[in-house]
Amino acid sequence: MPAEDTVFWILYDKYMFWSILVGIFTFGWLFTAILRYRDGVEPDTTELDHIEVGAFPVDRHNTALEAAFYVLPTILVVWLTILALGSNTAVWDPDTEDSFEININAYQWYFEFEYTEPLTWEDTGTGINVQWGNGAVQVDWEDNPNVASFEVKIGSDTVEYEINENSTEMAPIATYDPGQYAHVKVFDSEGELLHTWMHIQRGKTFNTPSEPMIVPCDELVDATMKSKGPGDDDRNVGVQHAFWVPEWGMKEDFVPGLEAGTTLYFMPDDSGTYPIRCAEYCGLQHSVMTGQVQVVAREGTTCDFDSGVKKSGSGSSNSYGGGEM
Ligand SMILES: [Cu+2]
Repeated sequence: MPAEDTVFWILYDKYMFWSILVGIFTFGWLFTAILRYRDGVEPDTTELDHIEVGAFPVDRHNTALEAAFYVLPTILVVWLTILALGSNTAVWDPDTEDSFEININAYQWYFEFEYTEPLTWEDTGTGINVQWGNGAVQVDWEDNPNVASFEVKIGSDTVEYEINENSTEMAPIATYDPGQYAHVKVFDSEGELLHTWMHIQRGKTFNTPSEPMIVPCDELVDATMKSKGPGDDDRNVGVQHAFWVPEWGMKEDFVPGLEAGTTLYFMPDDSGTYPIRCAEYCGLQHSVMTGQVQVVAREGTTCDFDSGVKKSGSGSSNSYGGGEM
């Protein structure tokens, strides 16, 4: 069954609609004929005097009707073929003008996500807001009483702040540099992650299984996929792997030796965290080659999602609801 909302899902619906229509017509006609011309029942021959039970009506027939039996199904099949090819175009040749580009590299036995363009994102719907300004980061949490501490990371420096009763807290720390990785993570008293603000700089890499692939929602993701070997140069001479997100019905191979790599396009439209699997046997530890893709909202935006419940969370969360692509 294809994942909801994909071009294949829509195609499945269209094929199903026409199959049912043709099925009703065909079987309706079949059963009408079975009942009407069954043994022992003389058909009403006043209008069908040429019908002889068990014999093909060769003497008198309706040429236009017989031609229609061929022409109409042919038109239907040609049209369904064009629909199917259109879905291929949507998957393999989309308009990539405003796409989010990322590299996915496969090693034995993990995936590496390499950011070729920066991404700044923040959780929404948590009642917490992170703002940067004038050499300080400010965390507002008026709508969330559970906030107990937050952690600010810029580059390789991490600072932690305990929070008392104030509803806002200024952390006197230099404004983040867009060329460096930065995050602000807000926790409750149990150490549970409540809210994340993150800036991923160009050139940053995340590796599975401990780090997820983070992509923005409602944007076409244009992923270039290469198979890497140990101490790899540009020849991409790893082994075969396949990047698979089962809930999205999405899979693409890594092909060793293919210098330009392979390409995968997808547009996530719901926030959340979804499992990744390697779907091509790639050696002894193939079974542990897993990961997660996390769909987030760019800072200052929200994802279009139906339930109203934001599901993005820490990399270890298992909120796999509404797996749509
Ligand atoms: Cu693999």
